[in-house]
Amino acid sequence: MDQTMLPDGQVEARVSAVDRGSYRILHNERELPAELSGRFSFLADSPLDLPGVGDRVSIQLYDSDSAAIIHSLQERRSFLRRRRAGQTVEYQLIAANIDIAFIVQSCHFDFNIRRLDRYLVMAADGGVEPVILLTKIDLVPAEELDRMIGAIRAAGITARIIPLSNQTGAGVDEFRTLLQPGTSCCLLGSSGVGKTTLINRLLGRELLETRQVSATGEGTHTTSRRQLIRLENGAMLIDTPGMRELGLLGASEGMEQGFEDIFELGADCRYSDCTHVQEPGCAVRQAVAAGSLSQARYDSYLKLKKESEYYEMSYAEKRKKDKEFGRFINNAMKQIKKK
Ligand SMILES: Nc1nc2c(ncn2[C@@H]2O[C@H](COP(=O)(O)OP(=O)(O)OP(=O)(O)O)[C@@H](O)[C@H]2O)c(=O)[nH]1
Ligand SMILES: [Mg+2]
Ligand SMILES: [Zn+2]
Repeated sequence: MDQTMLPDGQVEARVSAVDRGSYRILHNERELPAELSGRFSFLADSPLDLPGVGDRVSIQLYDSDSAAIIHSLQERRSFLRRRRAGQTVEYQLIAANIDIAFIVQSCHFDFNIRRLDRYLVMAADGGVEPVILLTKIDLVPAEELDRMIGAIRAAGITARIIPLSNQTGAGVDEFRTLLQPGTSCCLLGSSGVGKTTLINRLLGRELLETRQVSATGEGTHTTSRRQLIRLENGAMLIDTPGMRELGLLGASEGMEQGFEDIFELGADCRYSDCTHVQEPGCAVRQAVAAGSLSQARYDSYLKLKKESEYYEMSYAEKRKKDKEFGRFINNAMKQIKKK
């Protein structure tokens, strides 16, 4: 939304933190508390309608500009979202209007290609460019790091990889070059991989809390909420708590972008609805046989597809159940009304 198009008395701001219905926003480089207008809360009917960290909102200042009311949410340019754990299928917004998602994995006890794939799908789903950060390289021999990078490439993942150490500072400058003024970035990854440590390093001070992890590399969660931090040059960084369980996105669009190569190959399959598993004339399996598509890449595609179908299915089943239940209630109500 153009600033000039905002209703009288309203200005633009950016949400920097959300905590159970109360918000913090950045306006003119100042952070202040804000809450939703009554009309806004009333009209929102899904969690994704509510502002999340990184969202641009129009606000009205009050109390000598020390607090604000949020009147409306501007359209999201991009987003990172995940399925909420639990019975119902709901999406949770992780961050909005993000240019780069830094997918952080530690070389020490955390490295996992499958998980990496999921984060890549999540980024593709929301239209965010992914960059992989491999942290704690000071804790593994160089060959070990090479092996991991090799494994990532062998899985067909082409995203940029930055190996770094918060301990020695290696790779930090390369990371920093991506934080141009005006860009918004988000750090994603398991607990204890060093997301907050990296941000503190950039800030040159301990703004945010970090914690020692156990010898196995497993940490308890230290960062407990998402928070947008403004760097001196104007770049924005969002720290997130480590994700224990990365709910799958169920987003076929995300699958499509995360596996563009396979979707492109699939255009040449004999059947337009080819599942690339057993159909004759499958261009994808032909590519695997010919070696132009790696077996590992193909396997992770199938694995992820299976999972997303499972989620999709349970979603459909749930809908069906809800409908049946609704019908049952309706009929019961009719019976009662007849009497
Ligand atoms: N050796 C080594 N230790 C690191 C590195 N980066 C972070 N650490 C340590 O790892 C521990 C966890 O770091 P955090 O920054 O709190 O991890 P986090 O990803 O923010 O974790 P959550 O907030 O729980 O999601 C801390 O003790 C850091 O000092 C690194 O590159 N090398
Ligand atoms: Mg943290
Ligand atoms: Zn096929």
